[in-house]
Amino acid sequence: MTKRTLAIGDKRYSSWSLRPWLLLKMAGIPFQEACIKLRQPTTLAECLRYSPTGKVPVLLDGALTIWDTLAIAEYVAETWPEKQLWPADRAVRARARSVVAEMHSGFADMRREMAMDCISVLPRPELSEGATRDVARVQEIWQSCREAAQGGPFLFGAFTIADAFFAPVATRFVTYQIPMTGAVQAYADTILSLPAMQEWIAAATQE
Ligand SMILES: N[C@@H](CCC(=O)N[C@@H](CS)C(=O)NCC(=O)O)C(=O)O
Repeated sequence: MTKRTLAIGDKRYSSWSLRPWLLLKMAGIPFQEACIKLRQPTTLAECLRYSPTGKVPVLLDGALTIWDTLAIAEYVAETWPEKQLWPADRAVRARARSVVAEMHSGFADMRREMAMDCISVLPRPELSEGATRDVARVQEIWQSCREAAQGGPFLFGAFTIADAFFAPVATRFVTYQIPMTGAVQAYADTILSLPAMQEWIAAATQE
């Protein structure tokens, strides 16, 4: 069997690592983990053992090295098409890709001011205008996706790459006590109650 390893950072803090980890878990694709402690003098050297970028996550699948969350997600979707990790419908898939791309390249203010700390509940920070807009935009995405979704409790019905990409934001909203109502709250609850998310959070408490 092909040796498959996902190198990740601390489960408590590494939001980028959570995304492909959750995707592989939800798809039932077996892998080993290599955990690297971030923010240490040795972090860069450790990361460079796995990835040319010196960052995690990185997936080693046999002889292949795939780095950067979006590339890993696309590789997983392409390698296991039967897992249907993108929506089947072309128009819905285009929308899913749009929100994933938006998450991957955007929301910088929210990320900076609400860094992931998935085992803590902290006072709500005084958010900048940019971060406030980011939070509202995420909630708008969740609300509109859930209104249109069919056949399941996730953004596009069944679990897709889009849910893996927004999962760290669900933890951030809880950590920083961001008000949520209705479909937005229900969606965050759905993500956070997944056994795989519970496994991640439990492991984070042990680090
Ligand atoms: N665009 C990259 C971002 C990866 C990234 O920034 N990873 C952080 C951890 S969450 C990292 O490895 N930082 C290195 C460090 O903290 O030294 C991706 O999508 O994978």
